[in-house]
Amino acid sequence: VDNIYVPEVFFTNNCLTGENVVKSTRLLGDLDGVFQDKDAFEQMDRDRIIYQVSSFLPVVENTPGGLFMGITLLYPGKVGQEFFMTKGHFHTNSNRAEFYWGVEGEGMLILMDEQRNVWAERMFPGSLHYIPGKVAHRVANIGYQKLVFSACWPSDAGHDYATIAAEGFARSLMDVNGVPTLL
Ligand code: M6P
Ligand code: ZN
Repeated sequence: VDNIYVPEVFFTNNCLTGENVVKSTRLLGDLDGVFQDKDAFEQMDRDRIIYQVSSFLPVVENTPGGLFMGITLLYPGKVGQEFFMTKGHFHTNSNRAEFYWGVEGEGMLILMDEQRNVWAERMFPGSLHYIPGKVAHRVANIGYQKLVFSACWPSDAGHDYATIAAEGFARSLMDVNGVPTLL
């Protein structure tokens, strides 16, 4: 996939080489089990691109004290009434925190603590979000245009997808008569 969004800022510093920028693409098929409406999911093209991430990894994964930075492009759309969203994760090193910030478009950052309390924060260009440790995080695009957000997290945080794959988030962000609503 060549059309991945990589902002100019990634290439303005001469410490960046092509090798420490890692690009990944998530297709709808990679999000099997994530959305509530299974019938709607089955009727859609599993090869549709839902989001793409460019990550700048200046140190080796798990290095204590380092930082990673990523930029995610999340396309607009819904599965049934549920907005396209990222997989979401806790951190493997569970107390590690993260910053997210909105760059372009309209989104919702959906957060869930270990007691499965769920809440959300609106994302927009310039919005800044501190995600404490032990809080799972996922982003939904609630607009009609692409959503771009950036992130900065510790290089020894790690991604724990298994907990979300097994238990999901306790609430889903649905379009209820045009209003994004956590149900
Ligand atoms: C942000 C960061 C990345 C993450 C990406 C996509 O850029 O949190 O670490 O990989 O969002 O989110 P997910 O991994 O949950 O699909
Ligand atoms: Zn994270």
